[in-house]
Amino acid sequence: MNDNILVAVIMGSKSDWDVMRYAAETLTEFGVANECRVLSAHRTPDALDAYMQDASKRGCEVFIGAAGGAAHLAGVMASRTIKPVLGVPMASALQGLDSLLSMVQMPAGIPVGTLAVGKAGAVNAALLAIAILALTRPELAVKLTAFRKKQADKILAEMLP
Ligand code: RP5
Repeated sequence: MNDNILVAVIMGSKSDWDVMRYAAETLTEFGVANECRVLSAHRTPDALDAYMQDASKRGCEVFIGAAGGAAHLAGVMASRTIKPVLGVPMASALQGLDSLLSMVQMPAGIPVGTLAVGKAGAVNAALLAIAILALTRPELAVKLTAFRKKQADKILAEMLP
């Protein structure tokens, strides 16, 4: 376990890792200290609670929660911290629609910033976490600006057959 992290990526099952690795990879590409854990709102509630407290003590500033189906993980995480919690709905037996609705329909008072279902959501959760961190870290703002320019240049260079 790392002493200091800025972003924690929690997923409800190891089966979510194939998608959530894109969040971890994006954070690492930007040099943002992160750690990934499998913890479940339903199956390991006490361990999740303990992790939320421990990660905050180790400096975690943004939490990402990914789950599928009855996807309560990010909401429960948000209930345990006042730090920003971003949610990534995983594809499911119902194509992720159940995950999305479970995650996005939070009661007023406990927000979860919910991203897209699947890989796009995983990447964007990381980029949004970086944007939040960049508010007080100019070096990350520079990296984000360079990322956007590179992305735009790639699109503008596209050639059709
Ligand atoms: C959720 O149930 C997990 O986040 C995962 O997306 C889904 C299925 O979990 P497994 O049955 O693969 O462990 O809690």
